[in-house]
Amino acid sequence: MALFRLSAARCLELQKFSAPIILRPLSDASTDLKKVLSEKIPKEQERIKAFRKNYGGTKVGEVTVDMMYGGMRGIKGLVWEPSVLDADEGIRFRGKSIPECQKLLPKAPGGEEPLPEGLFWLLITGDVPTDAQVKAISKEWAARSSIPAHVTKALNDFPKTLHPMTQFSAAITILNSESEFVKAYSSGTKKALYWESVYEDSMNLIAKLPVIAATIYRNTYKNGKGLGSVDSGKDWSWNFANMLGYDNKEFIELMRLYLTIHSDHEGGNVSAHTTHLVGSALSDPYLSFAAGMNGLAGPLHGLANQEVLVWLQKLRAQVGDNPSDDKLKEFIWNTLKSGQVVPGYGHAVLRKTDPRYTCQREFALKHLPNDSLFKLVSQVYKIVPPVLLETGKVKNPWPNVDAHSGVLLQYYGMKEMNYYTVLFGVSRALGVLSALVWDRALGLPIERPKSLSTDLLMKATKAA
Ligand code: CMX
Repeated sequence: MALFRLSAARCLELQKFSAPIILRPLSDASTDLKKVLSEKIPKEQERIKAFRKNYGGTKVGEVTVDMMYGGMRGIKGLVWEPSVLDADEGIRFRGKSIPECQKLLPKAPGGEEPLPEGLFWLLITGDVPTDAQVKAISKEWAARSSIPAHVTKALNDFPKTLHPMTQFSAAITILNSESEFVKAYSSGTKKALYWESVYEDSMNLIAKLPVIAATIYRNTYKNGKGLGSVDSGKDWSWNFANMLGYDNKEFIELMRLYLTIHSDHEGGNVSAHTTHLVGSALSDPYLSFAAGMNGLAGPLHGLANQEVLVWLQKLRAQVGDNPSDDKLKEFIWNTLKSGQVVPGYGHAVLRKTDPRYTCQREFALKHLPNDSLFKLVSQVYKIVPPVLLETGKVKNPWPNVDAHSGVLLQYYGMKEMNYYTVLFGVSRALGVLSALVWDRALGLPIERPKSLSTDLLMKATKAA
């Protein structure tokens, strides 16, 4: 059934509500992100108000019984501004593909990969930022980066055996002692102004995440020693890499790419949807994002980047570095027969190779073409898809983002695979917190979809 069947006149009318991006001459663009947003938000509120007035009753989809039992796949039930995912083409950040972002977004001096600060500006405003705007964000995040003593103490007290994602989520949760939104809410701030303190919390949280994440890394794997400090003249990724203890220029470039591409994947994935859902109860950004991180820590979502390396190590141990295609195929079938998934492959929405995989592969081809693990990952890319197709049930046999990130990190010496999901989490903040600011700017209500029991659903289908 065609959705949105509209007359030509209605289409023309609808055009009034599109084209939100206003191109300004680059020279007079403000470097004050909050000011830029405070100009955009009222216009966007008006545009959406008018759109809802005219089209509020228009149907955009159907819900089937299978969708309800099947993880709500394909149900259009959320508005998410920063990015949209196409099943074949992959992610577009505010309409821009990953290669377009790599081309258009500002780079560090001498660098080739986009700075995540620029991607954040794009995600939250819809505009490609200037160099000056990106520099202003780097400076602002450096200035907001210090973490309170109780968070440092908690991190230092955690047992080293506690999974890094658990440490990460717990530290973010207790960082809510600093929430500006909590203060604003309890002092009776008007709903229309909630976005301002959510913005402050989001900027503070993003700024502090590298310090938290690097502290976890140094504590868990390096005896708590050697945590570098933030340099206000450097970018977010440089500072993060430096605090982790990596000064290799290529690794810093990898971090810039990594933190850019893991940021957002529209609104329905577990970490994004959870952050949005918890935020809808007006839980502050720290609590909302920590909830999202608990979802990212699941093996079917972000933890898959750790699982891929665990799986590759098992594979190497069993079949060596240069297995024949047949040996590799046998190993993959054994994984499947033992009831496990092949980590890093498949996706709930994508139906082609994830462009986030492709750009990491291109990075590897440029910087580490002869690495033995990269060669193995490339061979796996050739063998896994036909095997998964042969099962007859996997809807997408192609690799996702997690199939390639670990090999790059290993190459530069970051071998602690249990840590990898934390890197994903630091990046994910950029997308989900951009969306959270807009959730409050648009005054979205508490989320509360309707559920039915099986008995009621059976009755409803008989009546239909
Ligand atoms: N290996 C083995 N089986 C797989 C598979 C894989 N990589 N991908 C899907 N399947 C199976 C499913 O488990 C399901 O089996 P059952 O019917 O027996 O339950 C069947 O194929 C159909 O699943 P699907 O519709 O193709 O996939 P879903 O939308 O249900 O799940 C995902 C998507 C990502 C959870 C799944 O592909 C998977 O488990 N992949 C491996 C884990 C992974 O890489 N996750 C990371 C995703 C990206 C991210 O969020 O970071």
